[in-house]
Amino acid sequence: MTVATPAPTPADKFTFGLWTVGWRANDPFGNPTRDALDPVETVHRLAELGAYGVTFHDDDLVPFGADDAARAGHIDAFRKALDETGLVVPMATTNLFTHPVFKDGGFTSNDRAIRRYALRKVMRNLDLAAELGAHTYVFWGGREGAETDSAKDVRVALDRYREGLDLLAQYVVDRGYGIRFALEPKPNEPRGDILLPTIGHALAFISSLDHSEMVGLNPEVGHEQMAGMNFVHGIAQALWHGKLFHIDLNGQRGIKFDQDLIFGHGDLLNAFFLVDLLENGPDGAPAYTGPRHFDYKPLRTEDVTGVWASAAANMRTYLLLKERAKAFRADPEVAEAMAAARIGELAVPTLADGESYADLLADRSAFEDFDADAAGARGCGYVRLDQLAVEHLMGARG
Ligand code: GLT
Ligand code: MN
Ligand code: MN
Repeated sequence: MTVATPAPTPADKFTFGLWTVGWRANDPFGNPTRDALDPVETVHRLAELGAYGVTFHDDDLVPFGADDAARAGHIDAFRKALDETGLVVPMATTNLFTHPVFKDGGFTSNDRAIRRYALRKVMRNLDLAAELGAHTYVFWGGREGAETDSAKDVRVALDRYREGLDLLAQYVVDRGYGIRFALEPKPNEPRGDILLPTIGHALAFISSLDHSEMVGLNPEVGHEQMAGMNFVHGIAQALWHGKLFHIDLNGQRGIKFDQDLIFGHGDLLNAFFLVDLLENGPDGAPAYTGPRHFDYKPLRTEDVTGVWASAAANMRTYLLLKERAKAFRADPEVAEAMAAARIGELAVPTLADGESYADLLADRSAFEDFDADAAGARGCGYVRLDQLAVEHLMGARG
């Protein structure tokens, strides 16, 4: 029996990169198994499936090296498809990784001329992103890194990374584009080690930027999980810092190469709590209101029918998890288990209003008379709560 879940609509804010469904499934060991997709067809198919928007790298839309006339033709056709379907472009980004010129990085290449070229390539696509109405510009520095520790002075590489982002932020401010930047961490692949490998590294780096207020994150599920990180914790901290500007949803099964599986087709329980975190903020409203962007790769084994089935699967999985998370929150037994586990108590400040450390020192019940052994012996009740979550996820509870 199939559970009836509302079909995706633009209100759900599901978006896809042109490079996701358009991936031709070439990998380091094998040739492409599928033909290229025309971006115009992609826009129409995504709209039919209920998506809200589409995102792109400069080179996804206009092949690298195309002349001005060809470039204009590609952009016009894309824009027409957007107009016909109502799909929006909330985000765009730059390909600073495919061409051999970027083999040692874009902003952090040891070769200064290449760094200057990279900046120009970004500025050119920022103009297009603004023209198409994007509000977010992603920076995934897949080639910003090294395989050997002797190749790169990481401290000066970070200087150059910062210099590049400061310059580009100033450009956006001066042009009045209203675009914010979102840095996408990844620990490795394609470089042996990539700069800004995790959410935490990127957050610390952002605080050093000239326009740090307009720079946030675009974390990807699989990238954090490749580093053994808990994605839900990472996203919660990004939200806490006000830095969750965008998100890349997909699936990953453990610490290995970047799998870019369909959302939920990896650590499903973590995906459940991720959707719960995004959709059910402290006041009941969503904690994140931006696009739900799928950055996945349809399996190499699939033909084009499988490509569109996988696009639909991402959205359906998200909506099912959203429904399951709502049911979890609405279940009185869950509320009771949460109360027993003192979930709400963590929101109570540790010191009372106006209480000082002197008051704390004077409070014998806090220390001298506190029964640490009894408190230490008390169970937390988290197993019961988590099992309720698993049962909701499995559809075993209504
Ligand atoms: C690339 C990478 C993704 C990034 C994209 C943005 S491109 O496919 O694997 O994680 O989000 O540049
Ligand atoms: Mn990835
Ligand atoms: Mn990504």
